[in-house]
Amino acid sequence: MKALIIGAAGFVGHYLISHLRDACNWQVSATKLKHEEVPGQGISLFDLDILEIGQIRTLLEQVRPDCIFHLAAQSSVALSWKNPALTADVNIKGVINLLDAARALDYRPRILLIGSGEEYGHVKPEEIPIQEENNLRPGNIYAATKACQNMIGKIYADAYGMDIIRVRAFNHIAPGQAPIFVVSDFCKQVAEIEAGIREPVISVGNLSAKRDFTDVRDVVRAYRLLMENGRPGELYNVGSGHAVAIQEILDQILSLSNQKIEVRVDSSRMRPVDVPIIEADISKLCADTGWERQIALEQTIREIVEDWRNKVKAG
Ligand code: A2R
Repeated sequence: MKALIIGAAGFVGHYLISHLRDACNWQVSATKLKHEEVPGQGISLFDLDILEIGQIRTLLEQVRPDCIFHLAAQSSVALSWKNPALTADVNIKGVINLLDAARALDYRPRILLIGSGEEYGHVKPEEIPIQEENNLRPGNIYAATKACQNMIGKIYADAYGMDIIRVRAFNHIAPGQAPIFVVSDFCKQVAEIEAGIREPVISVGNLSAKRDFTDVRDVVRAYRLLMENGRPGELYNVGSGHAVAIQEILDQILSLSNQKIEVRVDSSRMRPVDVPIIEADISKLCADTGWERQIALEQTIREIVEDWRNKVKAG
């Protein structure tokens, strides 16, 4: 299978390249922005700005992929508040550029559009676990642009008969994630405390919120299985199907350290409006692809702590 990954320099791209190239033996082409770095061993690498439709057309004609994983995004919720126009450009105009370029081809590659569990937004307790048909009530600009991306994907699939599968991915974690995300942040703080470069106090936000965490290696396997077995035009939740309280994650991280660490709630880490529980209904994903989680949350957390210990040691 000849795959093209668009936006491969990010967190997910790194793991998706390894999975497709090493575990599946697929022929992988990948794109990055000019200034980004991607280890290019065993893959074909291209510079591509998704806002330049001419670049996408040329690339698709050159590569002629069987399938396209569209990861390129402005994926930070915080930055989406600061720069809503850029977020809308990359996440909405970007997907239109890709779909228009793909539509001009003389064949129909399968395209996977990656959206987010954030699209559901303010979920009501009685709506848990969240099904794909749930109302969308996005609570931030990033979420709204991803909802729009998915709606546009559905319209192109229906109107032009394109082979498009859409995903709403819930929280994914693994070594290598930026410490703006909660699990990576806690693990980094613990590693810094152990190294003596931070006082033995961990700053936390809302510990009662429950979220649906999956190891990113299980997530990219779900993406590949959807590429192989998903139904055209359909939308799939990708998550673990189990919500875990942030408190429980914190307890696990602290239990991995022999330091005595005080937990301090930092009000600046509290979101103005926080949804108490987010848990995906993944029955459609499991039924159509046979996917099931392979990596336990405890193992992922252990690996993230270890990764931060190594990074902190290396300075
Ligand atoms: O923003 P940067 O400099 O980190 O670059 C990101 C890149 N990107 C673009 N690629 C092509 N043309 C653009 N105009 C453009 N703007 C940004 O897409 C980054 O290298 C990549 C997305 O990777 P991450 O931000 O690390 O997202 P992650 O965690 O890999 O998630 C993959 C997908 C995204 O669509 C998320 O919204 C979704 O899964 O959850």
